[in-house]
Amino acid sequence: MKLIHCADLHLESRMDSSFSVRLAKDRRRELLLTYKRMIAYAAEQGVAAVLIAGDLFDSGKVSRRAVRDVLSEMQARPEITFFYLCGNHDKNNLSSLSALPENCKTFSAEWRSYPVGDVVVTGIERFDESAAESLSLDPSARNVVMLHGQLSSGASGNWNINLKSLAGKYIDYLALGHIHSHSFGRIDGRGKYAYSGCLEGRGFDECGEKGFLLLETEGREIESTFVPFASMALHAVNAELDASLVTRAELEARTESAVKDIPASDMVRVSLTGERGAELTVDTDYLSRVLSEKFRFAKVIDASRLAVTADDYKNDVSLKGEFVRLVRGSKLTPEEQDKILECGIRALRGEDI
Ligand SMILES: [Mn+2]
Repeated sequence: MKLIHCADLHLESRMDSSFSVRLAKDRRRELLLTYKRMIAYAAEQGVAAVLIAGDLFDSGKVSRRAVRDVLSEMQARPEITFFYLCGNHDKNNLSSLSALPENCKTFSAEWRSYPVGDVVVTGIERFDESAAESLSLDPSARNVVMLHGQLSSGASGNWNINLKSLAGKYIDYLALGHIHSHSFGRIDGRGKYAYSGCLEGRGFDECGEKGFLLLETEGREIESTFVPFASMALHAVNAELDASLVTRAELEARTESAVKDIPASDMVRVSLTGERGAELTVDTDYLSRVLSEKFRFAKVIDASRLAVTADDYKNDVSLKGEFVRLVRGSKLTPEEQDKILECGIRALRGEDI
């Protein structure tokens, strides 16, 4: 039997702090479309159940339209059972927002179990130490447990999950949500845990491949395979500068070489790193504009340092030497020093500041 384990869809996420209003809106539509596409995939593959391990929505405030969109997809696939566990973001349980279709099962602050095919799906919202103690599973069943939170070596509770408290509890597969990249590990000799990660990246802290886990329950152990499924990816890359770069064209070429293997439909953020010479003018707005013509979204940020040290000018008696030593010897932050040096050196050269 096949199952899908997904989490952290964060539908209706605003995303307008990183992107334009228009792009953010477009991405919100895409989050919903990817959810719909995943369900179509589930139907095609004959998946028996879809486990949503929390944060289906980005907040407790959900539009009626979004709830309708989500539920109508479930309704249209009565052959698939949907297990929806609330996370820390979507505090309002779906059931408080709308009547649920027959095939959508939810959880609460007490353990609930549902048999589906050859497994039993058990879950609880707000897992803590006492919940761990009260978990009692049938050792002879194939047990899938759903929880939302981060793995922690401390006490369970407040979205922390201590795996030790789940060892020896007859769990075969622990479907986790909350961490936005996928990972796997073992609970004990019998069971394993997995994070599916989020379905789509929403910012540059969610780079790389996103998707869900496809589970196969028939073997000796429940097998899980990561299925990349996002409509696009975000990439945060570095472009290392050095003192050999002088012209705008050279800087542009260096920046472009950092993103040459990234598909145009993706989003990129390039951080300029390393050391630049004082002759080079870094115009990140210009570079962002250049890359924006090639990618769906592009942003260039300058994290490079100015390759001018007081030591370089130790014995320099010129005004420039005095200026460099004065600035480098000041209590200003290195970034402030770089800015002042750049302006000053340009002024000494008679250029525009
Ligand atoms: Mn979460």
